[in-house]
Amino acid sequence: QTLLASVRRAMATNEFTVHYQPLIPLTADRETGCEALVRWNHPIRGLLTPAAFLDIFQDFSLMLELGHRIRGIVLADLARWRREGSYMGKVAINLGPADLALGNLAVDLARSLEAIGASPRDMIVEVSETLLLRGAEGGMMLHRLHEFARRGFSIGFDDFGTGHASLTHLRELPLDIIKIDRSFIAGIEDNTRDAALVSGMIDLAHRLGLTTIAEGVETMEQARLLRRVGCDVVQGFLLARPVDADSLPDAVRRAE
Ligand code: G
Ligand code: G
Ligand code: MN
Ligand code: NA
Repeated sequence: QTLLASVRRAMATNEFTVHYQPLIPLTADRETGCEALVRWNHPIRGLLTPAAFLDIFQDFSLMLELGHRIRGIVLADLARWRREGSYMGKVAINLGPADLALGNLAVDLARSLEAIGASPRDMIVEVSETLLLRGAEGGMMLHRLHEFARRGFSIGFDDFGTGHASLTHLRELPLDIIKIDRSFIAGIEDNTRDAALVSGMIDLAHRLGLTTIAEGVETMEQARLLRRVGCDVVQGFLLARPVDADSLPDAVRRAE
C-alpha cells in the first residue's frame, strides 16, 4: 500500500489526532499558550509525528483534507477546555500552502471560534518561513495572512532564520510573533556565533514590537541563557512535551 493510499484509509478511520505542546512564558506578565501538532495514531506503528509522513505534506488535495480535519479537532478540544474552564489560553495552529490557498479560511475560522464562545484573539496562526513563497503565489499568501491579521488572529512566523528572505518577510508580513528555529537554540550554549544570532534576533524582534518564542529548548542552561537575552516564551522538551488534549490543562499548570 502506498503512503497516500494508507493516509486516505487513515482519514476514513479517524486515525489522525492532535497533540498540544505548552508555550511557556519566561516573564510573569504573559499567559501560557500551546501549539497544536498533528499526530497519526497508526494501528501498527503507533503514534507517528509528521516526520514519518512528510510526503503527504507535498500532496495538495490531501493536505487540504487533513488541514480541515485538524482544525475540526482543535476547535472541538478548545470548546471542551472552555466549557470545563480547564484551559483558557491561546492555541497556535500550523498553516501550510494548501490551507493558505483557501479563500475564506480566516472568515470561516473566526465564525467557528465565535460559535464556541471563543474568538480569533484566542488563536495564533503559524506559517513556516521555509514554506512561504515569493512571486505571484507568495503575493496570494501575503494577502491571506493580512486577512487573518485583520480579523484579530495573531500571526506567528515559524522556523525563523532558516528561510531565504527572513528580513524581507519581516518587512512585509503582518507578524506578531517570531519563533526562533531550534537549529539556532541547539548551539547557544557552546557556540558564541549562535548565541549572538539568537540574542540579535530577539533584539530585532523587540524593536519591531514582536514577541519571541524559542523552539526546541532542551536544557536548563539554554533556558537560563534565553531568559538573560530577553526571550519572551520558550517551547521544548525541557519544560513540556506535546501531550493529548485531555492532558494539556495539567501539563500547562505543571509547566507554570
Ligand atoms: O510535531 P513535530 O515536531 O513532529 O512537527 C513537525 C513539523 O510538522 C513542524 O514543523 C510543524 O510545523 C508541522 N506540523 C505539525 N502539525 C501541523 C499541522 O497541523 N499542519 C501543518 N501544515 N503542519 C504541521
Ligand atoms: O511547527 P514546528 O515545526 O516548529 O513544530 C515544532 C516541532 O518541534 C514539533 O514537531 C515538536 O514535536 C518538536 N519539538 C518541540 N520541542 C522540541 C524539543 O525540545 N526538541 C526537539 N528536538 N524537538 C522539539
Ligand atoms: Mn509550528
Ligand atoms: Na519550527
